Amino acid sequence: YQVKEISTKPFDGQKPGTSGLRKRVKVFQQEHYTENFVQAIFDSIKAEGATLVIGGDGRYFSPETVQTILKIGSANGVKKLIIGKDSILSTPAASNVIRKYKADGGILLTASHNPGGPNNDFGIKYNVSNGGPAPENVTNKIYEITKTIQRYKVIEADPVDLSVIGKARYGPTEVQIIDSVADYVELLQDIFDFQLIKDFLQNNAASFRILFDGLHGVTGPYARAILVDTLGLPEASIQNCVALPDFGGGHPDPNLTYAHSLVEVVEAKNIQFGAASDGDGDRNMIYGKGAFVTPSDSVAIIADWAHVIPYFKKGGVKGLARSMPTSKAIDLVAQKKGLEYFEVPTGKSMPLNKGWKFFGNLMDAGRLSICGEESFGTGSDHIREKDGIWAIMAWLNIIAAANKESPNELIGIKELLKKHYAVYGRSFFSRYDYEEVSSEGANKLVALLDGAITLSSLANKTYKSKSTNQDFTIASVTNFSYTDPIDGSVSKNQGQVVLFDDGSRVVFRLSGTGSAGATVRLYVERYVGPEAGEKVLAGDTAEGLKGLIEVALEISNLKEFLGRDEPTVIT
Ligand code: VG1
Ligand code: CO
Repeated sequence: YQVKEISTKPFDGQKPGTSGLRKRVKVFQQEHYTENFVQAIFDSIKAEGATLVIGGDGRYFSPETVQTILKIGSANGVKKLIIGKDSILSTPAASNVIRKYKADGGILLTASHNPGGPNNDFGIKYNVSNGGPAPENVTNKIYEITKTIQRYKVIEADPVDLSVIGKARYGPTEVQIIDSVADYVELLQDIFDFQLIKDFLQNNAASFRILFDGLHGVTGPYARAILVDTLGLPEASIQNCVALPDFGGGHPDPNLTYAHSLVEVVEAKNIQFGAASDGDGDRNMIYGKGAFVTPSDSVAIIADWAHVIPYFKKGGVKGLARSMPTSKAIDLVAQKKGLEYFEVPTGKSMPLNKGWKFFGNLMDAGRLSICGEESFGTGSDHIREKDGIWAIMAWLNIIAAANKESPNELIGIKELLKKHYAVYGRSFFSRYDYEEVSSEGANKLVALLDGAITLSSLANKTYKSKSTNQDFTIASVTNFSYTDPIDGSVSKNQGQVVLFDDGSRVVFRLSGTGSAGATVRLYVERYVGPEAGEKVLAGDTAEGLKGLIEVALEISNLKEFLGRDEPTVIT
């Protein structure tokens, strides 16, 4: 096979975070742009003789990019490419395939929950052999190469038909097209008690109905295989489950704002258990009739009930973890159970883009089993990415087990939350996002808080909420920094944390994923102990946090700095 060298010039800004390189499709479509980045990946890993997994969320421009990878990969000596049929593998499914087939890594074509289609986003992400996102030394190397690249190598062979499962060849490279769903379904069958779930759902078919919304992202075929084909649920229990290259024009992000298609039907049809996932399948939202589960509570409840999940029954729970701004609900579970627990930086933090890697490091070291982020990410050490459908199945497994324990009442999402709060108390939690604000304003806000940290000027100050009359006294203001207990790396400047003497907490962070201007995230958490009683514990989140949010806005002078009265999104 003749290897051709094509000369090229570097493009600016091909800097991948651990969530990969995310840009507009039009940017990737520029001549040589995608080729340069793909060649840079092969230059920064040991491509010669490698086995790599290729897949993604099926978004627009994916099939073309797979052919580009075949051309360049074969020319760089890649031995074998394992490709999801039609270029589809959800992010968690790809993580599993990399681990299961002992591949050297994988290239995922996804921009997660960002909209897709010719005028929206595309992305290329490299994962390493543990199935997790590439660490910073790898992504930095890729970036360095893109800055000086002068040529890329190709082999021109016949394109591979990605729709035919089985073995093929591209020039000297072996190709194996695999079923996108089968390995993942097998994985979940080893983890959860499918029979228990099936029995429960069959016995309560009328009183406990399920609705999964794929938001036209990649999880559609996975949800169908699991919920309809394996658990035998009716067709009506899934919607928007045909994966579309532009996600049907929607914003495939499972939260109360963007997953309104789920929320509306759940409310209108009184559905007890609703759930949604994002474009690439790593996020999840659990939402039943009148019962929204915050991701912070979700991971705490999964941890509390882990003993009913066969995977944890067998292997035990090694430790628990959350990202810093996630509520401390999971800490309380860890304390009660005597488990080790960790607070790690948020996935994408400027300037260090380290992603799910913090969790992955702890998992590889055998110290972490269950973890989550408030941003609708929940996962475990079965793979090295967060996993939307895993979280949904964990909830179904727990609900089925809880109902078996208490056969005389129907336990749904609401009842589980109530039981949890009665034992552990409740962390009222909310996140306010101020998207696309001026970077100048955002920097002023950060500077104000950093100044207060340096001078200790806020400590012991008391603020009164005008609307609720509550007093909040500041105990400390700190800038979160994390020392990885496994590799010793230190991550500084991970967000400003204002702690109050009643244990309430407010966190300010700049987003690392925003595409224009700056995005400021404000996280608020207020803990209420179980002694407060059922009525208070079941209260409305916005109500419960009103006073604290008012005080947070006052302390940070946020409205003035950002020029915004209201946030863009509240979750
Ligand atoms: C956001 C979330 C963070 C998550 C990251 C990647 O980052 O807050 O928790 O890990 O997205 O999610 P930021 O820096 O914008 O706050 V995903 O589904 O794109 O892997
Ligand atoms: Co995602």
